[in-house]
Amino acid sequence: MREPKHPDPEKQKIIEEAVRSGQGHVFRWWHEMGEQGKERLLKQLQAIAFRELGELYNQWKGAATPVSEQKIEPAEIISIPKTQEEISKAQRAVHRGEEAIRAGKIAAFVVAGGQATRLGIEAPKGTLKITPVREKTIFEHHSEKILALSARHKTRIPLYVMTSETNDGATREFFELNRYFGLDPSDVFVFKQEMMPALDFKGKLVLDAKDHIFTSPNGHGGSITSLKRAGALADMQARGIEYIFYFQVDNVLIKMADPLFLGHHIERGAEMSAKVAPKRDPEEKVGVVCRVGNATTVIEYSDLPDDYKYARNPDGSLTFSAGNLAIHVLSVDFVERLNTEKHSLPFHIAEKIIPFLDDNGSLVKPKKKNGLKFEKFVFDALSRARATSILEVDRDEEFAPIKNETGEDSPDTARDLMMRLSAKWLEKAGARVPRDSNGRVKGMLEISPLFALDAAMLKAKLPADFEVRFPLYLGPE
Ligand code: UD2
Repeated sequence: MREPKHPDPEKQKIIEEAVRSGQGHVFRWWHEMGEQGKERLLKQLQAIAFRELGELYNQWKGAATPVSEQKIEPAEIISIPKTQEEISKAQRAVHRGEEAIRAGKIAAFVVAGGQATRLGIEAPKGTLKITPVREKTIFEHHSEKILALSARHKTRIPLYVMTSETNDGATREFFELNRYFGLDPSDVFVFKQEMMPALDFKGKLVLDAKDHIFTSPNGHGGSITSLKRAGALADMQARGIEYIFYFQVDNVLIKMADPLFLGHHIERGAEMSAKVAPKRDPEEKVGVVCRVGNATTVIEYSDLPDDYKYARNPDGSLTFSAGNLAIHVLSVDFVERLNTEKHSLPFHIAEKIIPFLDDNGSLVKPKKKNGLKFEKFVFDALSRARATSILEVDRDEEFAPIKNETGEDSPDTARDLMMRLSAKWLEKAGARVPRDSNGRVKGMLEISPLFALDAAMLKAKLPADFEVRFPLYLGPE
């Protein structure tokens, strides 16, 4: 293949660097491309860090993930309060957290740049209809929580939404079309994360069009640099925001800007915090929060050696059981510091199915894994924090992730968990909820966050003789 020539010396340099890096095959269709196509390809190539990509490939070829020589220990965890002393401590933390919310120091930050591949939908995950009765979307449900919390504390809680090239336009459109679900548009900041090219098993970039290299979002850990690059961090600083409440779009049980969590973070002087829940069993596919050397860190389930995975305490519980729920608080100053320090978060390498062009230039989606994707994980920032706070919570009250179309962690299981929680609140408020012999609620049930954000708020609103009739919807209207 003839090496392309470009009249613009700067662009010629880009071409030469790609060729020098062993990626000259991306120009395979150069001679039949129009000017626009050539520009598109060059723009992508210009953004590629070829050296870094080469190093990642070599790391994968070297295979063995470096097993830490350091001792792995369970992390120090703030357990669910049981003793009077613990309960008082928790109350103090709630108070502290609420103070910060009232003072306008909190931002909500949702990572929604993922591709929802497992869910099998084309649209952004946040547009999925999820609530059991009114079928409100995930984005609406989250927004209602922010609205309700802001109203309760007479403050503004801005929402930052991280999207990616694949879903940015659709996400913005969805918010606009739905009038930001009642949020003030100036309090919603949507920004894109960076993309990362994939490699095939031979270390080559993959074309998914004659003038386009296949890329995918660079992982939720990309948020650390994207917050800065997109101006979101500066926007927070201008508003006096000090703490970022980080959550994933697919967790519909999220306790928005949980004051208890924020309060512990602030009281400990933590830079980053994480919520955990005991793993269901040693095999459960969640990362575990641990201490390695002097740092708190998350070890992905696939990287945790068996000796640790199956280790048990004298009472039979798992020694390494602090399952990461992907709910964090990050101090704004910490994110700023990470952006000024040299070492960015590491990339993790995953073997995946990558669509590619065959010799005829037609797009093929292989059945088997054929390449490598590179992603950063936000929890890797934990080990860089000077202080952390790890809070144990009740999983049934805070964690309903939607990953798959059906079965485990699907819209059905999420809806079920939402209804269980609503039923629990209703019962705490003194109502009788009809259930079947397995304890399942016998009909459809939905409590809008605009009606009640928690059990106490529901109890305060509900008449003593309230009767549950299905389908039950409790909302502002
Ligand atoms: C993540 C955790 C897992 C567990 C689980 C809880 C990792 C590697 N694993 O699993 O341990 O805590 O969540 O739900 O994180 N996202 C982006 N940009 C990206 C990639 C993802 O914004 O480039 C968002 C995505 O939109 C979603 C969230 O991050 O909101 C989680 O992504 P995922 O579903 O790929 O993570 P998963 O299921 O591997």
